[in-house]
Amino acid sequence: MSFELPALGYAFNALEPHIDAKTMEIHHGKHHQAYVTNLNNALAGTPAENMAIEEICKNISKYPVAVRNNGGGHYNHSFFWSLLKVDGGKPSASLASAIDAAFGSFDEFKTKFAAAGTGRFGSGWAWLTFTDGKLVISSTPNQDNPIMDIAEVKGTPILALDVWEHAYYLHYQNRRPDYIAAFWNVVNWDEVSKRFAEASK
Ligand code: MN3
Repeated sequence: MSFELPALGYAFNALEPHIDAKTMEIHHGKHHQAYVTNLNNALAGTPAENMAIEEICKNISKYPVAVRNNGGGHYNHSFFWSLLKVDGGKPSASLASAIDAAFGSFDEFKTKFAAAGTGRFGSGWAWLTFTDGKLVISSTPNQDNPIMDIAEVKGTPILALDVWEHAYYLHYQNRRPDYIAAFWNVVNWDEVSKRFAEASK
C-alpha cells in the first residue's frame, strides 16, 4: 500500500476568479503529486508505509526530514483542498462564538489570521487550531503543521491557508495579501464548522 493523491472533489476552475484554474491544476497535479511520490519513496520498505499520515505526522521527530517535508505536504494539501468552496456557507453558531471568544470578533479573527499568513517569511502555512479548549492562530514554516510533535503550537487544525508562492504566484505574483483577501471568498465554512464540532466535542 502507498499514499495516493486524493481527488480534488471539484473542477480546477471551481474557485475562480479567486483562485485560478491553472494554479489549482499545477498545485494539485504537480506539487501535491510530488509530495505523495516523494513520501512513498522515502517510506518504501519501512513499517510506516502502511500507517495513516496523521500517525506519521504526530511522531514526525522520529522520521527523516524527507518524511517531514513530503508527509507534511501530503497531509496539509489534502486538508487544504477540503476547505475550499465557493459559497461555502458561514461559521456554525458554536464556531462563531468560539471565534468571538478567542479573537474579539470575526473581523479581528480575519485580520489576525491574515497577519499570520503575510507574516510568515518564505514558505509556509497559516492555521486556525483547536487546542486546550480554545481556538488559536499560528503559522508554520515549510510543510510543518500543528499535529506534528515538533510544532510550536500543537492541536487539531480546523482551517489552513497555504502561503507558498506556488499557491498564488501565477495570478497574484508578489501580492500575497491580495491572495489572502481572496481566500475569504472560498472558505468552506460548512467543512470548517464540521471539523470544529469534531475537535471540540
Ligand atoms: Mn502548496
